[in-house]
Amino acid sequence: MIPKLKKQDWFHEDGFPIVVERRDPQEPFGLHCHEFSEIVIITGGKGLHITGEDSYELSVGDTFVIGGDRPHDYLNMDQLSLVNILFDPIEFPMSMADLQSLPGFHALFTLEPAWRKRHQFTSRLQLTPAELVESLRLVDDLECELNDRKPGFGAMATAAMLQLITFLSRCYSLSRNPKSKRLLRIGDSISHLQRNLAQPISLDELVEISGMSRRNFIRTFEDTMGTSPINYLIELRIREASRLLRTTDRPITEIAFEVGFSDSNYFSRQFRNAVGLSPREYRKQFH
Ligand code: RM4
Ligand code: NI
Repeated sequence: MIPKLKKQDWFHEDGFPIVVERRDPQEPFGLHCHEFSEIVIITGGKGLHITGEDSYELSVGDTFVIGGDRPHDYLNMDQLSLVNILFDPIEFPMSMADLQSLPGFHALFTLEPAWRKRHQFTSRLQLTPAELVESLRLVDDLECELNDRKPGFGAMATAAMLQLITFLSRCYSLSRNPKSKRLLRIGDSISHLQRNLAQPISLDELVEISGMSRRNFIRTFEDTMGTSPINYLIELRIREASRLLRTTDRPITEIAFEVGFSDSNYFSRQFRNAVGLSPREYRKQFH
């Protein structure tokens, strides 16, 4: 059994879902997985990253995300130093603001991890020295807020985390290697979905943005996102609808239209399928 690091052992007892852990150097640790996710920024030295299915050489500036279930470890360390940012993807509002409209965000958090093995880690984010300096400054800000824990630290730390994530995602968007660019194109099609939720979106549009053949796009999308582009769009629409149901008093039909459904009965059916409750029942729970 691979040990699983527990939230209760690594997060503050107040439950705030972000932690910064510096490793300088990274000591031998052993293969493990987490109840949380990790952003890893390599700050110095060399080493081998073991992911349970493969192993990859690490060097300064390499930045990647480890989802909770993915076992990993470091071997052959030669002065390897790194920063871990532990976060709970369920509690952290990753959908905040317009992050989702940044192709690099999807590439960094979803696509690269899913393609790591096939791309042999070649589509990882590699920060330039200047980008590394800026990232570490943002990590410092985040860590200060977390250490001081003054009233309002939650808002400040969340803001710092968003800055860091946005900065890293933008860096990813600048990647020039062909494999990363492929991921960015898929990221672009996902962002297009996010930004145009309410409009009728055709598969052809998405195929065009992705720069792939239709067949290849659909296969690639399903492989990575675990669902077809159309079902993904429905999921997004339902997610946005639930937000509107929770936070506004607008009539259900209006919400259905607002998130891109042209028929409110169809909306209610899809909603019940996904959420297990009718829109009305769902709203009641929050009022
Ligand atoms: C370890 C190692 C692990 C990380 C924990 C928090 O030293 O870096 O990957 O999950 O710290
Ligand atoms: Ni770890």
